[in-house]
Order: sequence, then C-alpha cells, then structure tokens
Amino acid sequence: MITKPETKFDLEAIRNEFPILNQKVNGQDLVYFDNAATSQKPKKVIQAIQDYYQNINANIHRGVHKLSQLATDAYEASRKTLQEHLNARFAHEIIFTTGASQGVNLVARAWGGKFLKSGDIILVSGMEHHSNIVPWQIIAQEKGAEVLPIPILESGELDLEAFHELLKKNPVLVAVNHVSNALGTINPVKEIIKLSHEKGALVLVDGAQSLPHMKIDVQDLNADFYVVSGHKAYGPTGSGALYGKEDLLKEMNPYMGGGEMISEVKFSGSTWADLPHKFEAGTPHIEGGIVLGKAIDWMNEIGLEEISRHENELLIYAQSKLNELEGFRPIGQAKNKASVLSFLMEGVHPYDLGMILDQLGIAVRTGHHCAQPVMDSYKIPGTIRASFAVYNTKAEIDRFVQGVQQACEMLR
Ligand code: 7TS
Repeated sequence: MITKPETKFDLEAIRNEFPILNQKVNGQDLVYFDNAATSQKPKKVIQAIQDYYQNINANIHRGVHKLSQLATDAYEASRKTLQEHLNARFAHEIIFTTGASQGVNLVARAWGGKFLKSGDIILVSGMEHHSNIVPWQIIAQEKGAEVLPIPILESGELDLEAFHELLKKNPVLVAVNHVSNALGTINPVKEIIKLSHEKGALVLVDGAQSLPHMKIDVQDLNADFYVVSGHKAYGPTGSGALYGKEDLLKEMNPYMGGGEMISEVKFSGSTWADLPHKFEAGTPHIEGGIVLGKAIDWMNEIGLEEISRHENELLIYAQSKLNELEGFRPIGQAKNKASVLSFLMEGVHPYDLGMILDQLGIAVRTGHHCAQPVMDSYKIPGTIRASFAVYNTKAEIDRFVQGVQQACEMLR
C-alpha cells in the first residue's frame, strides 16, 4: 500500500521563508499581526516576481515571439492552478482581477448592468467589507434596485432567521463573505447558497479572507460567483481572481472595453472574445497573475489543513491570554472563526493602543476595517484587530498581550 508521506509542520522553516519578518521596527523585533490587510510574501513568491522580469517579461496573448509565448503559458498555467485550487469546472471560469474589490465591481457592473431591473432586491450581509456593499449600492442606484442588509447577531454570526424572512422578498442576488475581515466569522455559505437558490437568487461570495485560511470548493458550495484577493494569500498586491459559472459569465456584458476582449471591432458594431478574455481588457498585471499561482502552490505545499490548524491554535491561545486582562471585550465570538481577533479594552481608544503597540514593534490594525456597518451593529466606532498568518507564533502573541497590558496601564 502506498501511503502519503507525512509532511511535518515546521514553523521555523516557514518563518525563514519570510525575510521581512527578520527586522526591527522601532528598535524591536517586528511582530506582524495585520495579515487580514495583507500578508507578507515568502521567498518563493519574491523570487518568482524577479524571475518573471528577469527571464520572460513580454506582453501576453499577442506576440508570436518566444518571450510572449513563455509569458502567456505561465499566465495560463496560473489560471489552471486557480481553477484546480478552487475546483472550478473550467479554467475559463477564472477571470484575473486586481483583487476582491475588482471582482465584485465586475459582477455588479457586468451582471447587474445587464440584468438588474427597477424594484429588484439585492441582499447584502451586514458584515461585509465596503467592497461588497458599495458596488451594489452604485448599480442599484442606477437601476432603481434596492440593497437590503442581512442583520448580524451579537455573537458576530449572521441572523439566519432574519435571512429566511428576507428571502421571502425574492431577492435576485445575495452577497456574503465567506470569512469576515472585521470579526473573523466563517459564514455558512453553503447553506446560504442553497437557501438563496431555492428562491431563485444568485449568490456572490467574497472570499478575500478565506483563500489564505481554508480549502475552497466552488462546485461543492455551488457558488455562482466567488472573488479572491491574491495579496492576502501570500501573493502580490494587485492580483486576484473572480470565479463565475460559465453560463452566467457568458451571458454577462463585458466589464471594460479595450484590446484583448474583442472578437472583431467595426464602427458598425463590435463583438466580444470568448471567456475568459471577454473580461480581461488591456494588458493585465501579468506578473501578479503568474505569481498568484506560485503563492497558491506555496500554500498547498504546507497544506491548508495544517495552516488553519496552526492559526486556530494561535487564535485560541491569544483569546485565552487576552481574557486574563482587565477590561478585555472581544468583538465577534462566532462558533466558527478564522484567525481574526477584534477587541476593545475598556477605557482605551483603539487608535491610541495601536500607536503604542507600533512603538513596541507590533503591527495591528485599528478602526472600522472598511466594515462600518459591523461597527454600527455593535454601536462602536472601531476595534483593535490582530489577524494571524501561518508564520506567526505563540511567543509573538505573548509579546502582543504584554504590549496591550503595558499600553492600557499607560492610557488608563
Ligand atoms: N473583502 C474582504 C472581506 C476584505 O477583507 C477585503 C480587504 C476586501 C474585500 C478588499 O480586497 P482588495 O484585495 O480588493 O483590497 N480587507 C482589508 C482589511 O481587512 N484591511 O485592509 C484591507
């Protein structure tokens, strides 16, 4: 019998892949806990960016020359990597984007622009990043459609009873994140999709925060659209992808006009290229697209189960340590959570705490995290957010908790 070789989770080896972590910030060893904003990049990714510009840089899909072919092959190979990683049926269901924001805007404009009608209802979860709210508001305003929020509970979970009620209004589309950037909640998207489909609504899932933390299977979820961001998953900034079901993408309008997205251009009227090119006008972020595939390979070499097991350990450890501090108030305590820890310390402004942590070399984010409706639900202006990645350690959490305590003593 052939058994799969045991891969050992080697945290030290993983950390060694991230040169940026070996630096001092304000005279202290850097602790980087702002991974939900963007993750750091492993050497494999940094090297792949250099390799691209050093060896194969050329424009894609147009040149007959060798470099153009090499660049095109690498770009298309990365699309295939994304297809396999997300388990899409076809590679042409993967559209390269600049990130999650562009993915949502593309669907809002190209699907909504064609199909939304006056009076239509779009349901948007109350824990969305602004990127999955505002594009819907813009297109809804244009079309006379309405955007309604799905409320959230004090626990930081979606109010599924309220969702059932809202579904009775027969929405045409439901927009929900897989993982909340502000609360860390992992939403039951498979169930949400099933219920929405029963009512005839399409579902767009924002996977900006899920790609780095969990295995995603768009066919199993039966998502109609799924957007991801490369830079939160160890890839380059300005890289990302939209998955869409073939039949939906085929019937949508183009998003941007320009080179590469056409079949034929005449002043009497132009026709569009086949998928995926219909949605990829102009010279794309070639290196970003190629290297996003390398980042995914890198995650898969470690294994997403191992990544999420380690991050979950960090989350539980951090929570229990912070719990020992006076005045600690966690924001968002869903049963199913990814490695995002949002909290407040009584009597201390999040911004002041963030500034002091920075002086101690510890990077966190403070504020509303581009999720103002979440903050409104809790009637707070913002939180302190520590978000963990695969390279973070319990020793870093100890320093962080000590820093929070020190800062509170100074500020109270
Ligand atoms: N959706 C979610 C859930 C996000 O967390 C973010 C970015 C986006 C969409 C937008 O992604 P982009 O790649 O287009 O920028 N979130 C954050 C954050 O939490 N802190 O900084 C950016």
